[in-house]
Amino acid sequence: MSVQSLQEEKNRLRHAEAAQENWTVLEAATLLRLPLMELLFKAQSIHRTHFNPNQVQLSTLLNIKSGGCPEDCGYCPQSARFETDVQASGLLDVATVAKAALAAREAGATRFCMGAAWRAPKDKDLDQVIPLIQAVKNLGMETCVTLGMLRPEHAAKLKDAGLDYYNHNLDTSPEFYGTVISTRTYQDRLDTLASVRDAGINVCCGGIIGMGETIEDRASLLCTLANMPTQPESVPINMLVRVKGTPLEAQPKIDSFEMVRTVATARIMMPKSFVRLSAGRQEMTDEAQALCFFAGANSIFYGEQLLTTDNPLTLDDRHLFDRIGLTTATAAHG
Ligand code: SAM
Ligand code: DTB
Ligand code: SF4
Repeated sequence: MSVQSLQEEKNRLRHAEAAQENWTVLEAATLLRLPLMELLFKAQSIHRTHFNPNQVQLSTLLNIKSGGCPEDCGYCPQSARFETDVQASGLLDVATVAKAALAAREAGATRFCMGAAWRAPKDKDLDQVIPLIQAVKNLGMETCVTLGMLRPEHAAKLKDAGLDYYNHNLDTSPEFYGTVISTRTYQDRLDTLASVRDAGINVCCGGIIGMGETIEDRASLLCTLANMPTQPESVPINMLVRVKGTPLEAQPKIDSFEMVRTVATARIMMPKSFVRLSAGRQEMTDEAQALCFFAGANSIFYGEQLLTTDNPLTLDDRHLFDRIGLTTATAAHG
């Protein structure tokens, strides 16, 4: 490396370090506990410096490989370890996926997200997913997949296939994580996220609230996300869907204001990321969802099914957008 390029590299690293945020758990927890009006005002003020406050981006999910997963994520109906109503199935074919993506595009979604109940894809699995990504891309939609843990060479292959986003959630704080999942570590998740980032794929990473975690756990999750060298482009905030047969089925339902607060705090800590109001909308009133949009949520999962559970009807979502004057993004965004 020449002296000049060494200097350039040093400058780049210095710049990257300067750009990295250093949020503390105390700061994040303080935000989460603010009087709601204070928190909402802060979040909305930041939101409108980076985004159109009246616009929401729509992503549609499809479960391309259902159930039979060897992992033990305590929230998940697709784990083979729990007795739930989910049936294990093979990978969907290109025609089925393309048909679903076209329907999603016609309904107004700009991104199509495909999920597979795998611990990690095998080489053969990846080869079969690539034509699915290409079929969706050919429809002019943004593509996202969530396939479990990813090695750097798999991430590079997905990038070459034209993948726009990879979803891999941290789910909760490093401290609480072990009470929910035992078959993979927090570090495994961080390694996957690093592979995705290094491959040049946009990172979609967030978590779940309502699993019995404390406010400090939520704060710690948000700090882990916000303090990444580059913040995720997309941050899904899920409310636990309490599915019968999973270890977390009997968790008490959380107050919707908890979702509003978590979204607002994510917005403040990650001002340029798309914050997605994700699982759990089915259990929220229209008014609570509107508050989440005011708090800075600017993306949703849109379509009548999440992976295995129900999501609001598209007609109802459209009706809500009309009533509160939200427009939907038509171009490719975050
Ligand atoms: N198997 C892959 C993995 O775990 O990375 C991809 C699919 S997995 C179902 C994707 C994410 O969905 C999980 O990380 C979790 O955040 C979310 N999820 C799963 N079940 C959920 C539930 N019952 N409630 C809320 N979010 C859930
Ligand atoms: C994310 O954060 N939430 C989505 C998506 N990424 C893959 C999944 C929610 C799943 C909810 C339970 C189910 O439908 O199985
Ligand atoms: Fe498997 Fe993913 Fe469900 Fe965990 S969240 S059990 S890895 S499908």
